[in-house]
Amino acid sequence: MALDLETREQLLDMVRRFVAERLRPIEAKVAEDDAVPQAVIDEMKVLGLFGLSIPEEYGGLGLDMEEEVLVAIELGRASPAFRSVFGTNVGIGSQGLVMFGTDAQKARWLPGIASGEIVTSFALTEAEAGSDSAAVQTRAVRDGDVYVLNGAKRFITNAGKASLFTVMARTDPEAKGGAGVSAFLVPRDLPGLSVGKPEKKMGQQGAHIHDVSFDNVRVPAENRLGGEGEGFKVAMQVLDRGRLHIAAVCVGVAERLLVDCVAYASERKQFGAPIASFQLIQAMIADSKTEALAARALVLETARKRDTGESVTLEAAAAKLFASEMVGRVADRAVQIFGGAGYVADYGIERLYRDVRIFRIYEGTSQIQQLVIARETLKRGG
Ligand code: COS
Repeated sequence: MALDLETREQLLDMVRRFVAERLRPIEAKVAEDDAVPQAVIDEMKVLGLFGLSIPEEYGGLGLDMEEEVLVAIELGRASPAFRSVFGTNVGIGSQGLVMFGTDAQKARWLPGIASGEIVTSFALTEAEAGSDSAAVQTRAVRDGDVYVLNGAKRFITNAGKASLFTVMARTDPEAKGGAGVSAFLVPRDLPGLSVGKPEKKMGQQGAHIHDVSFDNVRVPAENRLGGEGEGFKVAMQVLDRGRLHIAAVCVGVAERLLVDCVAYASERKQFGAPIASFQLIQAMIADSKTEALAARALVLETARKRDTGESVTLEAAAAKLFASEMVGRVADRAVQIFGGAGYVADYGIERLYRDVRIFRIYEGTSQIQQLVIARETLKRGG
């Protein structure tokens, strides 16, 4: 349900202040410690950030997609590791349940997800099922009123903190590709579920990914999300939405980098003048601004379309492709504008340059987005 304009502005203003006053000042420390302080996580809970997209009846803010992307853009102005703390609760970790859960499943888990008491994770990727996500080999075998899960997942965001996983597992080994895959809500504390140590990564320190393995994990059949064989479609629809959210974060990071670049270029003098007065610097700023504006427009237009109930598989893929590639170019130009200062750690620009690299990879690589866009365009006849 859409907020009235005044309430929306109040929410955005609150997020803006939280980003500026609480998150930005500790970015470098979070990266150094590879951890977001618990006090900040607690504040995120109080602000309702874990429940942005959870319906109001379950204790969330019930934002529509347009409102959610506006919030995501604001959050993009701080290190993306912060958003990752609650990003799975807002997106891929909860939306399967919101879209396909039974009333009983929703009543059981959504209030805790909205409050942040339950942290969620989305377990699709495996060592041999990355871009080819229909190739999951994790098995779920029915045994009376439980499914027995065996297998291993890879690169699972927030797995270390998660208390509830949405797991895609193969229920029918004979069925081809996605048709044999089902989705399950798997509580962390079930015996046989184990989480590996956090991976060392290129960027976004403070956000963590882990392997998750299942060794005869007995999941109650009532925890199946959707019908048998519907898990792949659940995952794809969750990702449609997730891709749009990521695109919005990319817009926020790009807008922040532009502000940083303008401030630096206005103050940094060479040849007796601020470098902002040089046309070759201005060209980089103009290109970054134009691309950030284009990405913002595409993200908002796609969000509004989704809010009408229309499918946005194509548009969300296009937004993710364009915005993630765009922020890569904007970050690259930012390093160039900052020069040597862009390459050393103190200014934080090299950190963002590393942070944004994953946007072109997770929730579907740029190449997968191209495939999705081409398929849908061919299907639609143009
Ligand atoms: N919404 C609803 N249904 C969808 C869908 C979507 N966005 N995308 C696919 N489906 C359905 C198809 O309609 C098809 O249904 P039918 O069998 O009834 O016709 C079924 O799912 C299989 O789809 P498709 O044939 O397109 O599957 P493919 O194996 O060819 O793969 C890609 C599709 C490559 C697009 C998919 O595997 C993908 O997105 N890969 C990237 C995964 C990813 O983002 N990983 C990141 C991990 S999560 S952080």
